[in-house]
Amino acid sequence: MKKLLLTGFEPFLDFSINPTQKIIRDLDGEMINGFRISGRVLSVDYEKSGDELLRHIEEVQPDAVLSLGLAADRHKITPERIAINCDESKERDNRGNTPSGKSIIENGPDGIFSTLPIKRIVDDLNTAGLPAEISNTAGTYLCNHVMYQGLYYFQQQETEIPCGFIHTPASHELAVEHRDLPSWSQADLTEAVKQVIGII
Ligand code: PCA
Repeated sequence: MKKLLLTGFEPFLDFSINPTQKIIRDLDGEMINGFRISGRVLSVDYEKSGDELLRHIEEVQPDAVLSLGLAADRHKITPERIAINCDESKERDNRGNTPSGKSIIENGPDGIFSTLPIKRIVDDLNTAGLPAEISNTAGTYLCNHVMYQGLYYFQQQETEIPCGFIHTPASHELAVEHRDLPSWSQADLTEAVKQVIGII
């Protein structure tokens, strides 16, 4: 039986919930497309999240890794094309860190491409009526940080395990709390992730 490590994030900044955490809760333990899903929630913390991800990879020994994060200003499901070797944000992580241009891995490659089939993911989601588009930047906050660490790990291991990151829009629950947030139903967010797993 194949295994898929699915990660999401805890709440951060002024978002009282993180819809990716709810997706993890919905899908943990499910069988989708021949994968047993192991769902894990990562800390929004530059010092901890990378180690957490690597620990989960070593524990689960997955055949694929899909990480999820909230991009609250986006309207669509956005598979990320590339992670870059840079931590920078004016916004604090949950520990209060605000790095400015720090390398994630000293002397690591500048960028590492997702090894998920991002073009097919976008095409198939759109065909299923779930709006999706490739994103060319995962930013320089925690999502990029975790995406880079996962891809770097598999690059070092020289294993061809599909690994990558998808940003989701906010859920309606968050849109009720915030002004001007595009949002999806939590059920549609979970459905989109299920469809993605069906493609990997
Ligand atoms: N989104 C943030 C970090 C945690 C999350 O869910 C990001 O896009 O970096």
